[in-house]
Formats: sequence, structure tokens, C-alpha cells
Amino acid sequence: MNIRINQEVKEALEKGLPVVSLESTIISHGMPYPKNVETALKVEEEVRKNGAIPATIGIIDGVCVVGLTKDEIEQFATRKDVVKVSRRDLPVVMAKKLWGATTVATTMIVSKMAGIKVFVTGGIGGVHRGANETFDISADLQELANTDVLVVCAGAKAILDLPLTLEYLETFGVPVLGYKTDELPAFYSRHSGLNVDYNMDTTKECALVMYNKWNNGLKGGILLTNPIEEQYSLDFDKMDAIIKDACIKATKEGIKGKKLTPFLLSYIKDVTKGESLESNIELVLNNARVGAQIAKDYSELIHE
Ligand code: PSU
Ligand code: MN
Repeated sequence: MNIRINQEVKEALEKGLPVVSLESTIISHGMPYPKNVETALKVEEEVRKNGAIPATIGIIDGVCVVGLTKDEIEQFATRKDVVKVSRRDLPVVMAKKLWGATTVATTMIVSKMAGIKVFVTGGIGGVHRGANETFDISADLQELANTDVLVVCAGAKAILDLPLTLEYLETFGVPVLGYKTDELPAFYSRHSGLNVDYNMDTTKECALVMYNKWNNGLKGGILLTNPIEEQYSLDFDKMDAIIKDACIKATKEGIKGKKLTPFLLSYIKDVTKGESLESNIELVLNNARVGAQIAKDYSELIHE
């Protein structure tokens, strides 16, 4: 298989210790340098502090690497030739031996190959606003439908059509859980006005959902949405207005396909003068704490 698992991660997996995977698109295409590398390293540290082993995933010269080194993370943060790799891109990037940053979809695929059950990120892709015309629905959603990994995120940005994203996930049988909340968080804000399917009171309960899903042959992912902490959250209406402007600008400039999400993220960051970036960093750290705890609970549960 076209995969290389670093020694520490390999040993942890063999011993059944908790491991949390992390994506690289957020590094190469989601945040500017040097915040991207600083954040990636801080998130790994946060996973460790909370008792799990971090495994940042990326593709180097066509090989899926599970557990990037500091130096490799730095390269993902600075190189200009890193392809954004979703499911359809994966075999081509392997064949051509390119560098590739893994999206939520591909990080799930590689996590599954490696045997990692918990993956922490910021926001997932979903059904874009205007998808009834553009058909722009992220491959992340099909991956959640099919691949057995729990994904911890802070909900989805309002660059997406949140109600349609929830409908899609329901159709494909993906449980949408809220960590200590009934409401779907909207990335920068704790509130969206929409409900999650179930409120999870504890990380142990999340581990039990994983166990009961996969042990009963119910294939596919689980989405755990964890609201940003109050002190870092931004006003929903203010962000919504900025995002609407971003979408209009993207349409005007003819930005679509895989370029759309990075374009919107960068526009929002510029308009908020980096305020959104600080929130983004804090919410990923918050997800790392919860994800590490779930990985611990799950590994205890299956080794009882
Ligand atoms: N949403 C964010 N930040 C991100 C992404 C999404 O708030 O960095 C990235 C993730 O890697 C996600 C990808 O999997 O964008 C989705 O891209 P697309 O919409 O092209 O499928
Ligand atoms: Mn898309």
C-alpha cells in the first residue's frame, strides 16, 4: 500500500493506544504562513497534552504519510506545489508522485487505511450555497457516508448551506452529534438556529456511539460538532454578511470547484483583519482536546 506510518504512530496503533489524525489542507490551503505551521504544531501539542498521539496526514512524493515530522509540516505550510487532494485526486497524485494536502475526505480515507478512528479538524466541506444551480457539494459528505471515522469539527462555516448540508447527512445515514449542545454550531459562532440529531453529554458517550455503530456493521462516519468557546466566538450575523459578500465576489470572479473554499476562507480572513483566523485557531485547539479524550475513551472501551 502507498502509505508510510511513522514509528511512534505505528507503535501506538499496535498497542491500541489512542491516536488522533489531523488534516493538511488546513495547513496548505486553509491558513496563511506562518500561522498555519504554528497552529498545526500547537494542535499536535494539544492532542498530546490530552493523552493521545497526534498523526498529521499528508502526501509526500505520492506516498500517504501518517504522522508528519515538524520539518514536513513546515514544508506543507510553505511549498507552493502542494495539490489539494480530495478522493478523486488521490490516485493521480500517487501516480505522479506529487505532494498533496489531504482534505477531510482524504484524511478520513488514509485514517481508515492506518486504523485511526478519530480525526480532528476545524470545519468540514458541505453543500454550498447555490448548490441547486452549481451542484457544488463537497466530497467530504460522501466520505462521511462511507468511511468509518469519527470527525470532530466546530460545525460548518456559513459559506455552506447549513440546512441542506444537514439534509444530505441525514439521507446518507451520518449521525450529526453536538458536544454538550442541542444546536449545530456554525464554526465562528456557537449558534446556527439549527438542531443537531443528538446532544452528547460526555466523550465516553461519543465513544459508545462509535462502538455501537461499527460493531453492528453500520458502515460510515460520525460527525461530532463541538462549539467554539464563548470568548473566541464571533457574531453570527456579522460573519454571515461578510460571507455573503465573499460568495458574491467569488461568483463575479468565476471562482469555482476546488478553488472556491480556499478563496472564501482567505477573503473572510482579510475582511476581518485576521480576527476570524484567531477564532479558527482556537476552535481547532478546542476540538483537539475533545478528540483526544474520545480517542482515549474509545481505546479503553474496546480493550476492556
Ligand atoms: N472548511 C474550513 N476550513 C478548511 C476547509 C473547510 O472551514 O480548511 C477545507 C477542509 O480540508 C475541507 C475542504 O475538507 O476545505 C473542503 O473543500 P471542498 O469544499 O472543495 O470539498
Ligand atoms: Mn466543491
